Amino acid sequence: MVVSSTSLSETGKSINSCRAGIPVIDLSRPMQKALLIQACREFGFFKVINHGIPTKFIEKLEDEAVRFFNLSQTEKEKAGHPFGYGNKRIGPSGDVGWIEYLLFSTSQQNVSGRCTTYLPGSFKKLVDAYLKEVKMFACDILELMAEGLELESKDALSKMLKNEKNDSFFRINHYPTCPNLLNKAQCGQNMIGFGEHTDPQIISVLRSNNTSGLQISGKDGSWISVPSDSNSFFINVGDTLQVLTNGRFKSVKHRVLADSRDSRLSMIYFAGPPLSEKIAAIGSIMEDGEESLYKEFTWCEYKLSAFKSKLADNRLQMFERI
Ligand code: GA4
Repeated sequence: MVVSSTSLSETGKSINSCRAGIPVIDLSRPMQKALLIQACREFGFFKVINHGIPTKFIEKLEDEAVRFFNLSQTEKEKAGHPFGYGNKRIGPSGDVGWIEYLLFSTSQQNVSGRCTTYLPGSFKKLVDAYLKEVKMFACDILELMAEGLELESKDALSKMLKNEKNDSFFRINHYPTCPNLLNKAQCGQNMIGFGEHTDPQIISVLRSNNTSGLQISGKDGSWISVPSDSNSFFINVGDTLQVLTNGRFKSVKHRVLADSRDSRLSMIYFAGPPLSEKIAAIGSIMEDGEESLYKEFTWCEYKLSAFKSKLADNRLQMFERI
């Protein structure tokens, strides 16, 4: 099912569930808080337009990334593994996809995960500049969320990211064209670029070129294709935000399908809290008598178990209160 991008109604009160597309938040317009909250509750996913980060600048980074992925295999592998360059293998538990990628920790502390040392200077500079912009943008989105949820302070969520010990990741994914796919498509099969999963962090900020492939899981479990739009950002609610909102916001299951004709390039910033942060439902949003759905844990505990899991696992299940 292909769903086109359409805005929700300005009041945010009614989504026509049959005709509704991906929720769109327009940062140049007022009154977007209610739409954003509704999108997080119903989809765990939305698109942001008029975000203010110049497209030209993002395209420069994209060009550097394309240049990197065009290098020989030997050259690319100099960027290291498991952080740095990866090809087909995703995570530590045997998951594979039709993909190659660069994966970095954005934190200064995590030297082993940073691994940008093998990248050309111009590429490194653009990555750093992009991370600065995208982090500020993620903070703005988290502040809109906090206002929409009427939390006690605007920075109740963004302060985790503003903390210099925030444990965030950056990933550049390249999904090469998949020539085999023509035969598979004839048999009605999909080729998986990145298998279905939820993101462990607070939110993820995704930007891609104009090749589609991303799908999110709808309420009824069907896959909804997200039309690509290189001028916009897409935001995923992650597992951590689902816990912080005691299940009000949904950590969205998503996957990426490979394409037989066009390659896809996406860049994702995974906004994570500091390792020592206690993750539990925020007190001020709880209604009288409302019980917490999850046992309290630190981001470090969650991350350790998440990074041992299989991609498609429900990572929050083991933290649910029975
Ligand atoms: C999914 C979201 C991010 O891409 C990521 C992924 C990580 C990895 O690629 O190493 C994980 C995956 C992601 C969740 C479960 C574990 C860890 C692969 C995997 C099988 C960087 C992240 O933070 O979690």
